[in-house]
Amino acid sequence: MQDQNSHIGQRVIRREDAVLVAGQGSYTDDVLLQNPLHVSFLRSVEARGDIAELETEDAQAAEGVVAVHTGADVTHLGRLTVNPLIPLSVQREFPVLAQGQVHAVGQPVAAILATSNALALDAVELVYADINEALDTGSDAAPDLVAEQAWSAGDAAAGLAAADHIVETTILHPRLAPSPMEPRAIAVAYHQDRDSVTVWHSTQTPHRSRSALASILGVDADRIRVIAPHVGGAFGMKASLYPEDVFAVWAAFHHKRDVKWTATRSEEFLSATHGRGLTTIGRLAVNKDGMFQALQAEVNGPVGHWLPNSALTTVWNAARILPAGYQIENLDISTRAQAYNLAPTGIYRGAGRPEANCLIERLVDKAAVVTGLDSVEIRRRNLLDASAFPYRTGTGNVLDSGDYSRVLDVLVDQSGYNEALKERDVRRASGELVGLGIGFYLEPSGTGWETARVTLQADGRVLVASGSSTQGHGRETAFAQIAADTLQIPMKQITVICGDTKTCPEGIGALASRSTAIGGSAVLRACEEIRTRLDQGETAPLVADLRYENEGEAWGNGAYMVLLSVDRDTGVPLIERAVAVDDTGRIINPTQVAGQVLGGFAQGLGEALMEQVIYDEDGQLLTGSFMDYALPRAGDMPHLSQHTFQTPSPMNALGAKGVGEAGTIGAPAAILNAAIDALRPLGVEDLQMPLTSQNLWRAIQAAEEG
Ligand code: SMO
Repeated sequence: MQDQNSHIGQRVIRREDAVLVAGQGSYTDDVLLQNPLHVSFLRSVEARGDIAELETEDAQAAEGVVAVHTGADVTHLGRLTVNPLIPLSVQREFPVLAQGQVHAVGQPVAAILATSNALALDAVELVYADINEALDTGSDAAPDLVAEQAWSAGDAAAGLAAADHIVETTILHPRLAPSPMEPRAIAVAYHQDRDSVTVWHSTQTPHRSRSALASILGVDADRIRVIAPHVGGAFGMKASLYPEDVFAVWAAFHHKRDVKWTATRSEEFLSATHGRGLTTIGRLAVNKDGMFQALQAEVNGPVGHWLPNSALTTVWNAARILPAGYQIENLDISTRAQAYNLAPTGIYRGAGRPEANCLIERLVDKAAVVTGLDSVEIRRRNLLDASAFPYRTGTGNVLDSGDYSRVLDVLVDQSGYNEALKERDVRRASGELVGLGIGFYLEPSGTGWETARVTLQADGRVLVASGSSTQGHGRETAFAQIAADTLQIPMKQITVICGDTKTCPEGIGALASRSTAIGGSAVLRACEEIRTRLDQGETAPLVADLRYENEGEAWGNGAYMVLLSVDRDTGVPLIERAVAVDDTGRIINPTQVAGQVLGGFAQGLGEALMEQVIYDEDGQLLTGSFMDYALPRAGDMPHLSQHTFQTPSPMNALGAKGVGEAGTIGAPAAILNAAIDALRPLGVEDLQMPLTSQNLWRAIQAAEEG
């Protein structure tokens, strides 16, 4: 007999890695279809305008081309829908292929179906599209208000009026390109006998793909099976269905043929969702003793020319997570989404969490400066006490659990904070630009339900199917650990299958840091049901179909510290020390937690130091390749000293909290605070990301001239 928990909490080696690391994964583009038609898209080269002429005859006659489709062929299709997290004021149109007008560079205008990918790409060159460019286009055009919401609690105006100090900041978050290694891809097998399709889709949300495809195409969902095979990263970019996906599946039904589309990297920069892009403005009222009195904040987020399912998640999170972990009773917070003639925006690892936490953490650091308090001390005075939970914030969230002052204690101990402060001051006195930054963060892990179907076979083997999906996070290992402990059997008897709408008919998927907390809890409960039924004398085979609903969001939290120096002559920033402390709730696998935090930190570092999507004033994309868009590389990463502790969440059966976005949330705030602290002796009070050497050098020059 094993111990009760001989797997949960252990550093179990990831079972999926042997295949993935050896390059033997089976991704969507690897799926073998029968004589498929390959799709390529003609995309708009203008940000806004009317299609005056669209000539497809030459392409139609080209070698290997079976069909050329334009907007006229798909007018009957339904619409993609946005998750209306904040009230929508206008519904945007988003045709699968442009209907007489274009609304962004990169928008699909026509589609080629050809017998090979190369021939499909060649034939695109033969389509002639004459687009009359509108006068006001691109990023300069007055944006349409798409959705907005406001929250208020107490009396923020009175709090601001009465306070000893008011600190203010504006933060511009550049648009970011999520850039998973595997671009978007879809492979559709058409089944003549049942007029149905099997769709291999590089997605985070296979069940959502199925239901959205069924409704847009007007076919019963049982004629569509969606499988998310190995998925090479997603980061939120693959949580929404795209027009290109809809076209591929429509084409399979229409032509009664197998169809596939794999995006090129250029197509990802042009037409996949970008993340961030928000501007946040905040004013924090603080008294002489450092106590926060009121917060006013405005969030302005861009959406693109069409609204993917996740389009409003970022602006919603960026606002409603405020005032983060701080006790502030007087709040005025508003958020709005405005549409631009640019690529769509959507969730990207963190999805509003980094923006909310960056804003408040910058304000807190400014409050520390103005009151003369230490950065840790001012946080200690204002963070919620461990006895406060559950705590309802002024924006209506219930913070479930935590021990924020202990997070700070661990950070101070593990980072050698007090010694680091002294080191900073000594080096500063000798003329070096060196700064210390702290970032406290909250990470709500999603709410709602997830499913598990656990089958105990007659031979003793167990099949765990989850409605959650996986993009290489190690879900198969973590769920096997949960099942092994609950059923008290060895892990090797357990097979885990994620991301197949046939194996597990209902599900949500992998997003919002929800999969372990909710998906893992579903696996736990389904295994408990099997155990109970065995105890009651039932015999295998047994199937437990379980839909688990959590009690509410589990709020992961933590604090990061960064010691950063800036070369005075070149502006080059160097992160000399980085420390992460994360309260992850109950940990299933410490190795996976460490991997998630480290990977998240790398993406947060990319955001803070180098990444930025740039458009010109005509809405033309200037950062269309990795030659122009800088992703962090291994050599850019500092050593990250990682520490966790576990305050279990009462909100789900496992007591787990999301950790998939932690590093992405904690890193930018800490890095930004450290960089501004480094330049503070020069009189610098604000900097904008990305903190490239050029931006830092300019800030140094301006300060020294100023
Ligand atoms: S940005 Mo995540 O996929 O919710």
